[in-house]
Amino acid sequence: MKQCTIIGKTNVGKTLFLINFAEYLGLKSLDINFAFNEGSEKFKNFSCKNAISNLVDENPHKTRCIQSMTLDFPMGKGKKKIKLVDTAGFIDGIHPDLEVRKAISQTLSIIRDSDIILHIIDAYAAKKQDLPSSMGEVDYQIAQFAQLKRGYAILANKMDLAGAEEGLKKIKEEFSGHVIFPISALYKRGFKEVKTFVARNI
Ligand SMILES: Nc1nc2c(ncn2[C@@H]2O[C@H](COP(=O)(O)OP(=O)(O)O)[C@@H](O)[C@H]2O)c(=O)[nH]1
Ligand SMILES: [Mg+2]
Repeated sequence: MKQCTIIGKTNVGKTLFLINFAEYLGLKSLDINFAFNEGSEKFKNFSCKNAISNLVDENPHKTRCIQSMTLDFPMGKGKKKIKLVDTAGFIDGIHPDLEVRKAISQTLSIIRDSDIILHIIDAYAAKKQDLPSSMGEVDYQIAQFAQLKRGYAILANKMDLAGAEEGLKKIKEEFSGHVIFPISALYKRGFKEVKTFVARNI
């Protein structure tokens, strides 16, 4: 089964994108697999609405995060099973030295194991430096590691917010040569383009 991974800094909108994208693809409810630190895992079923109220948070580092779910991706008249993975906890909140090295190796292995990488950057925060979701070192690392993948795209999120256009310009400058889709995870904008991109790469 092909794996599509949502990657990016904390609070950029990974979880909201995952849930709303699944709903956009026609899912009524989500079977979400939570993997815990001690190695156990649990499946829980949510309606899309409940998933948002339970799993999306304005506070960074929400502890109970989506890990993965499988879904039937609509492909023309048929469909194909794919696994969507949220990387919460992998690269959110990077701290110096050992933590950075750990994060780099985790980033590398997740990229290696994925067929598609959707790298979310907060366009609203891209020109700001002080927000947890501001563009940072980890974004350059991801782009560097992931650019060899055919299925690598940057999603410039929160385009519904004032100032996001400026941020999008900066993202395009910094990551020129990459596929970039402006989106709003909140209002499901730009999803058609993302769907076409994913379909082309699975
Ligand atoms: N205005 C706006 N807010 C968003 C958008 N996407 C996410 N958010 C908000 O950003 C915060 C973090 O979202 P979340 O999905 O939990 O981020 P994650 O840490 O990357 O998983 C929440 O308060 C969301 O409601 C968007 O497209 N537009
Ligand atoms: Mg999250």
